[in-house]
Amino acid sequence: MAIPAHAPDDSFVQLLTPEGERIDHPDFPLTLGDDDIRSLYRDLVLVRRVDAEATALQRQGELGLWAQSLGQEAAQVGAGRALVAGDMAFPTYREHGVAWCRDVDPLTLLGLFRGTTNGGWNPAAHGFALYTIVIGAQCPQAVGYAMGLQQDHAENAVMVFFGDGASSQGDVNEAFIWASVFNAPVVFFCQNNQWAISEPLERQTRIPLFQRAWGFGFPGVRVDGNDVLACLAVSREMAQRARDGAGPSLIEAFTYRMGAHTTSDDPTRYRLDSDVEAWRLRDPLERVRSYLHKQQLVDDGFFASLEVESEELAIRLRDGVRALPDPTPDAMFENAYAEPHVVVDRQQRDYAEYLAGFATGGS
Ligand SMILES: Cc1ncc(C[n+]2csc(CCOP(=O)(O)OP(=O)(O)O)c2C)c(N)n1
Ligand SMILES: [Mg+2]
Repeated sequence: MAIPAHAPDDSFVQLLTPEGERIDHPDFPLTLGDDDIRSLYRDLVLVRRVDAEATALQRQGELGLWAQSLGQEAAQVGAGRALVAGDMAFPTYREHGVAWCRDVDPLTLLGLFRGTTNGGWNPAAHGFALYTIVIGAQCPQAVGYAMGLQQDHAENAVMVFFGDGASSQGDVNEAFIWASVFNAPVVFFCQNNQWAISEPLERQTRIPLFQRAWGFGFPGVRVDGNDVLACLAVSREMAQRARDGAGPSLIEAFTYRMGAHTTSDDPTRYRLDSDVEAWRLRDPLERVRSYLHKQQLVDDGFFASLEVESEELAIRLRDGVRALPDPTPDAMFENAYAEPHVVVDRQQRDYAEYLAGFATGGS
């Protein structure tokens, strides 16, 4: 018997082609008003502007590091806009578009990368957990949170973000199992941007990532990660499924990391410019822009006023980041535990004494 290399269907859900043609998918219908589509385009443009400004600010020495979201805006905005109040998102370090949708001020994000805060926002207030650098660590946490929602009989969903590289982590696979056997209301949202720093996708998997879901006992779907409409439709469907008690699912958003891994990385050392060029033709913003044009849903004034808004946002970020107050040296002790902790308190006192030694010990 010939054993097939993988399950036959590795196509993806697409509702808007790279040329800006609207198409339908039988399993993921999406009805949006004209304002909704204009609003999604605004999200995409402003999220990209935040990313561009942050990259420039890092180059100017104002940020220690920046992880670019360039090229992944549609995946992040589509997923982020599928969430409702009471839902909870667990990000990695690159989900600036989801942060935007959860009303986290981008200036707060910049503070994290400037090192003026160890977190920056209240996760409960935004339905958006703190950024996680440890690859995959947020997945078991998200499943635990989802199981908590389940026990509270809350009709909300959790969405947890991770990358193609993270899919090889034990934490992620353990999270899949827990979610599956406890039927947790969680959507695993994998942004397959083809790279884990310099490691290509073929070092993570021999089959399309979404197909792994069935082995764990829940459905998976691959979506065009550069198509904001498809990402929104699929995310909405899977989040609603979770809220309805139908359990976990895996979404693989097939996309591309157009920038470097972070501002500390030089991707020209390990990938071809021609690959990047091919993905540029699938730009997530351009297809919405051409759809808006073709359908005559916008006039020149729309783009002009969006440009003004984008410029104002950039100026606010540039001025704001330089004005962020430096934390006091003992600020790092403040949020280690919710309640006072005897060991942390002692460490804080010792550290204060140590610092005081410098102030008085000079000759
Ligand atoms: C547990 C752990 N191992 C290794 C690293 C170093 N590291 C940081 S990002 C990264 C690659 C992650 O790739 P992927 O999951 O595809 O996410 P992407 O950066 O592409 O968004 C690695 C290995 C880490 N942060 N945590
Ligand atoms: Mg990746």
